[in-house]
Amino acid sequence: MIATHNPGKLAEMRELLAPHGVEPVSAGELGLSEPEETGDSFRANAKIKAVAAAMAAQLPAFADDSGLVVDALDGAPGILSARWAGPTKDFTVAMTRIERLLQERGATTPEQRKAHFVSALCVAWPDDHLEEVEARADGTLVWPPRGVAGFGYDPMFMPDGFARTFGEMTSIEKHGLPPLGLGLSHRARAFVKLAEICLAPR
Ligand code: ITT
Repeated sequence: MIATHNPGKLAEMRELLAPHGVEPVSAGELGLSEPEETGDSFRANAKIKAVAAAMAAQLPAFADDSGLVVDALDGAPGILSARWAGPTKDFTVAMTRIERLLQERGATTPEQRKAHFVSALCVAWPDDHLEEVEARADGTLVWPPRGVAGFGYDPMFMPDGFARTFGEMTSIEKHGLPPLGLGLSHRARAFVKLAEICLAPR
């Protein structure tokens, strides 16, 4: 099962699993509640979500904890990336807040606007077995946001080596997996590592 309540992530995680012949159910479909994310790292929070779901559903559970780490903001919003969008999960609010802080710090050149996404993935089995991997995608923050694809901070994030934001890419391009590449997004890169450990080849 996929232990996320974020529809954008759920769609990506389903797409990543599909070539491996895995047809998961989601936490939402099983009516599972969201555990409190009390960890102090992406890895710790991914584990909290995966273990809670595996125990509740008695199924192998796949969780992602991720976020945007902005150099000029000393790593914020980081593990608080979802919370910066507030209770209504409005990422226009969160992106505007980042841009305001960047402007306050005089971060106007691409060099001063470096950021990276992190994805920590965890698969927990009901017998306590765990697999944990992590990866990042480096890029630059643009303003105004561009594109309506993806979710969260995608319209503001331009990955290194590309002239388009994640918000301007199809999910297939954002994954950047073979034959297009060896993994572009943080989540796809982490997934490649996970697949090597515990999934049948595509
Ligand atoms: P779950 O815990 O239910 O999985 P969540 O949205 O609360 O959902 P996180 O705590 O991991 O998940 O928050 C990470 C936030 O970082 C997420 O809400 C996104 O807005 C943002 N984020 C993560 N990956 C992203 C991506 O690929 N593109 C854009 N934004 C992303």
